[in-house]
Amino acid sequence: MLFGRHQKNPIKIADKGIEKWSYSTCGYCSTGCSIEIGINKDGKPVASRGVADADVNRGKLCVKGLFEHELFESSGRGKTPLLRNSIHDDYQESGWDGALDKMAAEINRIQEKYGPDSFAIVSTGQILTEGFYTLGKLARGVIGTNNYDGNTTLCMASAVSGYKRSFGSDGPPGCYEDFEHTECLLAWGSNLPEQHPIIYWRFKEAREKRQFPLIVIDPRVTMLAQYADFHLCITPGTDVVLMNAMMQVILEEGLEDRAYLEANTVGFEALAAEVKNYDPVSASRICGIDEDTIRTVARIYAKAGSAMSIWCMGINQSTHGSDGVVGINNLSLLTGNIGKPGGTSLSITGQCNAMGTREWSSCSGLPGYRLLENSQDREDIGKFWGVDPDFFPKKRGLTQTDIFPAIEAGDIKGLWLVGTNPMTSMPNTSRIRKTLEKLECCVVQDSYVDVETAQYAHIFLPAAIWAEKEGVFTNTERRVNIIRKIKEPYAQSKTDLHIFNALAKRFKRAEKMHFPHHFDDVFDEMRELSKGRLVDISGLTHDLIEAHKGIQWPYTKEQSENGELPPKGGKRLYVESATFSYPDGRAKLIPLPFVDNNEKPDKEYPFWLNSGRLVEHFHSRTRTGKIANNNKFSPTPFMEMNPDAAVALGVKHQSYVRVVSRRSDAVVLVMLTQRVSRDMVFIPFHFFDCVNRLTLGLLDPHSRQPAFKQGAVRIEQIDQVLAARLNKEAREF
Ligand SMILES: Nc1nc2c(c(=O)[nH]1)N[C@H]1C(S)=C(S)[C@@H](COP(=O)(O)OP(=O)(O)OC[C@H]3O[C@@H](n4cnc5c(=O)[nH]c(N)nc54)[C@H](O)[C@@H]3O)O[C@H]1N2
Ligand SMILES: Nc1nc2c(c(=O)[nH]1)N[C@H]1C(S)=C(S)[C@@H](COP(=O)(O)OP(=O)(O)OC[C@H]3O[C@@H](n4cnc5c(=O)[nH]c(N)nc54)[C@H](O)[C@@H]3O)O[C@H]1N2
Ligand code: SF4
Ligand SMILES: [Mo]
Repeated sequence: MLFGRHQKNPIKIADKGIEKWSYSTCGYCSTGCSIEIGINKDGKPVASRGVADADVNRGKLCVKGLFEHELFESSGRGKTPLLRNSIHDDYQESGWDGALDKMAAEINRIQEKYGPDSFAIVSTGQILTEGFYTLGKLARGVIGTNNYDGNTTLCMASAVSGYKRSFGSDGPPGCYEDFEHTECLLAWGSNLPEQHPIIYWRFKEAREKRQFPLIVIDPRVTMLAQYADFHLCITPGTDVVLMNAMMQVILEEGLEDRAYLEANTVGFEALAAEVKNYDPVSASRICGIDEDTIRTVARIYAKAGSAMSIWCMGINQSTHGSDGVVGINNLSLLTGNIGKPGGTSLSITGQCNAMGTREWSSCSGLPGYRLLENSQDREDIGKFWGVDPDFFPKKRGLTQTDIFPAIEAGDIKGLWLVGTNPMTSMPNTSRIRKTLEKLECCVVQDSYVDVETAQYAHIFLPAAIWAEKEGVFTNTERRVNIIRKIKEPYAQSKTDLHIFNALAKRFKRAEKMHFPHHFDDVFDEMRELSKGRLVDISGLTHDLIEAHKGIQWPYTKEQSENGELPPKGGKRLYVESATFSYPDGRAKLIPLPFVDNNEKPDKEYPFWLNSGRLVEHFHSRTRTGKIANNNKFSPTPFMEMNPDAAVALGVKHQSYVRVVSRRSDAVVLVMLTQRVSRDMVFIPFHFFDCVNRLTLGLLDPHSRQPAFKQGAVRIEQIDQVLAARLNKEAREF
């Protein structure tokens, strides 16, 4: 038999007849790559490429960005608004006026009957910032529900909470350029090569030019772990113990930066007293990392001239998520690694505009990192919007993870979901299904009508997707970049901004308020409100952002008037001494006693259940599941399992098994691999009715983020013929 290329036709690259390339920013992950879409003579988007002189990606894109032009016409797009009285009826097509009239009437009816907070709104990290800002104005200033939150509670809440506790405000202080300066990188629960491929590439290029140690803390052998000098295969949910033990070593050996601590922090004594309880030997019994490794890693980290930590969902999605973030910040502060090149504590964000919602959506407060709890902030925004400040609640309402139980309890009767798919993404699917079934009115505003949650809605609003509209995203390193319109919205779909404005018009309270229709005018309001804040964007304009292919905040009006180049705007936060966001300018060192409270494997459920992502798919696959060059790499739900564990159970590679937790069960295909240890299985969360049927989602007490990464399951053998048939039928259904 012959193998090799000579049997095949040579690869021919078809001429796509591109007439122009249009600028935009990728709409998947938070890396924030600048992208150009090739348009042919018929005005059709036919190709995507990275923008060569964009600082973030320098010409590169990953497998998702490369096929993003196929999104616009991908299957399942919502064409027209849909209505029905009961979720057991079929949907009827509707015009926009009819759908929005109905929605406004339902909001009024529910709020009059059950009170203003009985209608909840859950939004996303994936629409444009101008849309977020407008939704915030509508939710806080017009509809007036305090139960308004975003899917960022599943994602970034622990990072936000940890930054606020340590530094007095949200806002990641570092940037990608820090890889070019650092002498040591700690990566906590982040699978950078798959989830942020271009940030990974920036890191890798820096490390190829100048070797520095990489220490990866992850219970799974990710591609990043394979590349590390030290891979710390930690017991799930115990990172805080490792951090405390590292701090003990640092203090014991006098490796802390005394001068930095004295000038910039409070709370040293209490922290030093707490970490005394975590000697590396006792800690090793909890976190599974041996004493020598703890000591060595602590020394390498603390002795480096500059050292940085990055982290992602392995830290945030835990019952110790917020504490984990504070622990990382404690380590950075102890060693003087904040605000200097290569020394930082950088939360890797998730969705393309997770930062935009944190800054401007008013989900957890008011725009520009303002707080509902602060009377001056309520006063200022009330005046600016033309809303009586007393109309604002004086305290933040429920988070997404508390909104669902409140529906279950009957306190919330109406729900508006904007750009999020909780049927697939929330823990404990069957409980979510029952919860959604209780709603008197559920509105789903999504670009895809085949999104699972639409099966439980009364009103479906088709949203224009990504570059069918214009506005900005903010990426992981606080860089604001612009999405330019590549084509008109699909079928009858409308931009999110248009939908918010059109709904506002239907409420009396909005009559005296201003809801600008043009995204430039919305941005002007944000610029004005940002003056003098940490998130100062008063020097930015949409055109300036495009000219520089993304600009980091802060970038003030004074800087732009002085002709200062945008890169000088805001590479890093907290560069000057004692400029943290607490009133005294000092960061807080916070002691972190460890409370062991996760669901853990036992006799009945002997495996840790870990879940996460794959490079080719994005979340619930409404997008990547439709694009052949993404979907083909993993079209079926599967589970990584260790070969030794499989032998013990008699489970075969590529056979189907039933995975059972205390909640429910799921059928998956087994992939045997050493990526996971004997007592762990890993299932990607991209598939509906799969891993989230099993997850428990205990909540972090500070951030209310679910512990998606820790749970316990058992594996059962099943009839292979039946399983294959069910799986095939399920996919064809
Ligand atoms: N291709 C692709 N890219 C994406 C996304 C996507 O869906 N697809 N989603 C985007 C979004 S919204 C997000 S939030 C990010 C997520 O990006 P990541 O957080 O990097 O991805 P995950 O796979 O969810 O989890 C990361 C790692 O956490 C580890 N982990 C589990 N438990 C623990 C623990 O107790 N301690 C530690 N230290 N680690 C643990 C897991 O083994 C896993 O390797 O990716 C973004 N980028
Ligand atoms: N087991 C487990 N579960 C997890 C996680 C995990 O690691 N493990 N990770 C969690 C994390 S970090 C996250 S971020 C969540 C994500 O969870 P979701 O937010 O539910 O996931 P998506 O599939 O991204 O949903 C976004 C929706 O917005 C739609 N959309 C896209 N663009 C637009 C637009 O421009 N306008 C509108 N209106 N809609 C649009 C998409 O079609 C899609 O239906 O999942 C969480 N769930
Ligand atoms: S790394 Fe993220 S932003 Fe860049 S092309 Fe890939 S998905 Fe898009
Ligand atoms: Mo996320």
